[in-house]
Formats: sequence, C-alpha cells, structure tokens
Amino acid sequence: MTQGTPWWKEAVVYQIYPRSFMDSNGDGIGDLNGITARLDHLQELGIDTVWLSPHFDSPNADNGYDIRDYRKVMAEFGTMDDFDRMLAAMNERGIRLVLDLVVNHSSDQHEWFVQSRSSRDNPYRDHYIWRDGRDGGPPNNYPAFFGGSAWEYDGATDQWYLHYFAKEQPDLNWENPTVRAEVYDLMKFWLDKGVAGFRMDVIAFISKQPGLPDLMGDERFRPQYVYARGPRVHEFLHEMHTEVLGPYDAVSIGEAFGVEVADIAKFTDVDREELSMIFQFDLVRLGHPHWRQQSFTWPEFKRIVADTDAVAGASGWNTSFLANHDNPRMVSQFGDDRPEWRERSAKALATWNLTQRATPFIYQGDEIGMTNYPFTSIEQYDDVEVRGLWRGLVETGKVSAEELLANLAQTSRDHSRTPVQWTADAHGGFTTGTPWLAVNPNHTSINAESQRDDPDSVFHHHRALIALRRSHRALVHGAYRDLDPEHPYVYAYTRTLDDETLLVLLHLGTETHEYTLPHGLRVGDTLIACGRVPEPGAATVTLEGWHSSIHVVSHG
Ligand code: ISL
Ligand code: CA
Repeated sequence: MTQGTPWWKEAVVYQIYPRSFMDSNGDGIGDLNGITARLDHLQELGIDTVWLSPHFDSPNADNGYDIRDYRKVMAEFGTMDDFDRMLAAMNERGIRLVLDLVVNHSSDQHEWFVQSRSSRDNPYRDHYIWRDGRDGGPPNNYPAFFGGSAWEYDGATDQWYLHYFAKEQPDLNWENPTVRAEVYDLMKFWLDKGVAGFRMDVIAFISKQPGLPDLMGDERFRPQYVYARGPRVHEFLHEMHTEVLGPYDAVSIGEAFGVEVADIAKFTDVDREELSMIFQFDLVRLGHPHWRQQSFTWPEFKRIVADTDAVAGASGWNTSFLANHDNPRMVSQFGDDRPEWRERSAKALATWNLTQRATPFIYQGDEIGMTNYPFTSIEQYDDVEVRGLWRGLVETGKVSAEELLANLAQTSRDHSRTPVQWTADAHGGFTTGTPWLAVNPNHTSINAESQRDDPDSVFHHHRALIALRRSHRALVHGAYRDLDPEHPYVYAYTRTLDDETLLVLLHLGTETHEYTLPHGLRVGDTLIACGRVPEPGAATVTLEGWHSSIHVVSHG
C-alpha cells in the first residue's frame, strides 16, 4: 500500500452472493462454511477484499435483502461460529471483509415491524412510515420496484406503510433518531468483530420527500431519481460517518441507485465526510435500464466512463463494475458469449474493469467468464422482481409472455444468481444435493477447476491483471484519458501517473482491424495481451476480434 493512501483505493474487491457460492452440507444452498472452504480460489485470484451479500437472519422474500435480525446469521448459511471462523480465515489470508448493510428497509418479520404494526401507539410505530389512505386508496402514487404500489394497507391499524421494494420490505423511518441510533449500533456490532466496513443497500433512499407528494409525469417510470433526492440524505450520511465510519476508519460503498453522475461527489468528496465511494448505475444499466434489453453504442459507454472519472476529481473516488447480483452476466451483457468469442470478450471486459481509476469489483463467477443462463420459461426463475413483472405486465395483458420472456432471457437478475461453476461434475460441484437455482448446463466447459490448470483461461487473465494493477500504480491512480472517444469499436485510453503512461487497447467487436494510434503515440513494451502483440515502436497495430492489451507508451 502507498503511504497516505487509504487501503481501499488500491483494493480489488470480489462480491460473494452466499446463496450461490458454495454449498458445504448438501442442502442445495450456499453457506459460510462453503465460502471458508473456497478461500484458496480467492487467494489465488489475488483479490484482497470480499463484499458479502447479506448473510443475516431473513425470511428471504428477497434473498436476504429483507433482514429479520441484524445480529444473527441466516440459519441456512450457518452459525455465528461459522461466521467468526470464516472471518478469521479470510484475515489470515490478508482478505478483508465488507458486509452488506440493508437499512433503508427491514423485513416485515423484524421485531421492530411486528411491534410497529401492532397498534398506532406502540413505541415502535414511528420506526416505519405509516400514513392514512387517500380516497380509499394508497396515500400517494409511488410505485414499488417489485410491482404494484409502494404502499400496503394494514387492517389492524387502518393505515398504510411505505415499501419501495416488496411489501415484505417496509421502509425504515430515518427521521426518527432512535432508528438511526439502532443502525449505528448494529454497524458497531459487526465492526467490533473486525469487518472492514459496509456496502450500503440503496442508501440514497433513506431520506424521504417531505409530505410525500405524488410523482409527476415521467417520474412514475423512474422513481429512483426522486427517491434518491431526499433532503436529508447527506445529513444522515454525515452523521453516520461521525458516529461510526470515521471512528472505526471503516470503508463504505454506497449503492446509489437513482443518483446521477453529476451528483457522485456529493457522496464521496472526502471533505464532506460521508462515504468512501458509491456504485453509480448508468454504465451497468446502459443496455437494460429496466427489464427491456436495448442496444447501446461504445461511444455512449465511453462517455459515461469519462464523465464518471471526471466528477471524482481530486477529492473523491469511484468504483468500477460491470455486473453484480442485480444484473445479467458481464460477458453476456457487454461482451459476446457465443463460444468462439466468450473467452476473449470476457478478458477484454476484465481488462477494462481492472484498469480504471476506481476500485474494481469482480462479481462471483465473472472471473471464470460465466454466462447468462438459457432461461426459457417463467417457472425457471426465482427472483421476486421477475414475479412482480409477470404479475404487473403479463397477467394484466400489457406485455405478451413471449416478449417479457425474451427480454428476461437477457436482463434478469437470476442470470447472476445461478450457482458458481466449480467443476465439470454434476451441478458444477456446487452441491451434492439439489441446487436452489439450477446450475448453468455449460458448467461442463466453463468451470473453475479446468481454468486453474489453463494459463490462457479467463481466470488466469484476471489473475495477471490484478497482479499488474498491484505493480503499476498508474493503473490505480493515474489520470484517465480517452484517446478516441467517438471510435465505434476501438477503445484506447491512457493512464498516466508521474512519468509513467500506460496504454490500454480494447477492440469491442469481432472483425480484425488495423488501427493507427492517435496523437502520434506508439506502443512500447507490452505488459499483457490477448490478441496479436505489436512490435515495440509500432504506430499501427493489428486488432483481432475482442483484442485487449496494455502497453507502455512511447512518444513518436
Ligand atoms: O435490480 C434492480 C431491479 O432491476 C434494481 O432496481 C435494484 O433493486 C436496485 O439496484 C436496488 O438493489 C438493492 O436493493 C434491493 C435488492 O433487491 C437488491 O438485490 C439490492 O442490491 C432491495 O433491497
Ligand atoms: Ca448449505
């Protein structure tokens, strides 16, 4: 680590979705002991930080993003002893652990909500957001992300409660200082165990609009941009920083769904003392702002990258990621997952992800180039979002079943949630039982075991890139310059720090091209290449389909 630089700027993070990572006891569900058993894989890959998706006690209306008890481990995942052993084993390998903090909402089975809904004068009533209905309907026109209204009527007290997501995920009332104190307390509980910090679920949504007025016009179709603009969000985050993050020197990665690129710095500027970095969604959602797949161009992609890099400025920091548990597989969405191009395009995307001026996040399975699952029927899906779309669109006759299914086959969250493919054996070696979600049949050709023995594999390419990032500070801290922003399929950029300039060359397409570097640049030595290696000193390079390479730059 460089002196004076926070460790998390130089970190490489790996996201684990525990339900799908590794099952140790044959019940078909991934668990903490499964993670502990597979730490060699992560160590070999070279990552130094794990973000663990929720492992807390939950009735699983949304796979753990509905928490019943913030201080308990989900029984299906193991025990607190298993957690402690896992954390110790990670730390022994120099791997830090970041937990998922889901406090915009809790489960409707959380004790607070059970109390809250029991009577209007219960001491926990104000832990959540209750309102009278309007003309026999919900208090306003807010939609929930998983379908229907964001309000649920509760007959016991004849009022409605707010839930931005499923009705089993009631939103907590952050206006209530007791709620905030409870959250800071539970954060300390896990920090005291030695975790490094938190990824914070939809954290920009915690402050609600005063008076909860109706959404107007188009806002109804993209409510996240209103939900993320509550007037007190920065005040609450600053308070959290003062109370917890600062004193513990904990890292914080805010999931900033609904936050625009122009507003990133309001969350991440160090002087504001809020968050270390955020996930901004323009890039990952370029091809599928919602359930519908749409086309995008590489110049659009590059523009988002450049804008995002520019706003971080001197005092903020960014994340880079092209997938997570809420999005399709990286190679299927941004690359070309046909067998002849799958590995090369996965490598090119990995090269992009690991050469940004940002902390890179690798989603489990992407390090071996896992692809979307060949879903064909609605029964094959598990996700609460998919079920909401089916009810809201197909059952109401707004969209045909064929159309929704054709789009979900490209965009569903379940593509990323199929189990990790460890071996060519039954169920990809993920479980000896029946997996909770089917393993992709292509595990016979895409799996960790075969790639570990193959120096040309996607796995080893990730490994080499991570090692390169560690040995070249310019790849972490260097200024970013896009050399050819309007080129439709060549992506050429430099990263410059002090007297070192590195050139990244990506060809995002299948045809072979001769490409002449702009601005009189010439390639120097090649640090890594997937495709033809140019002669040192060359000004024109041959870029085969999905070429990717990193070079030292020399000026012609
Ligand atoms: O995945 C989405 C719909 O396609 C997004 O709207 C997603 O819900 C949003 O990015 C917030 O995600 C987070 O909060 C949700 C949870 O379902 C996601 O898994 C989580 O990452 C509610 O807790
Ligand atoms: Ca299990």
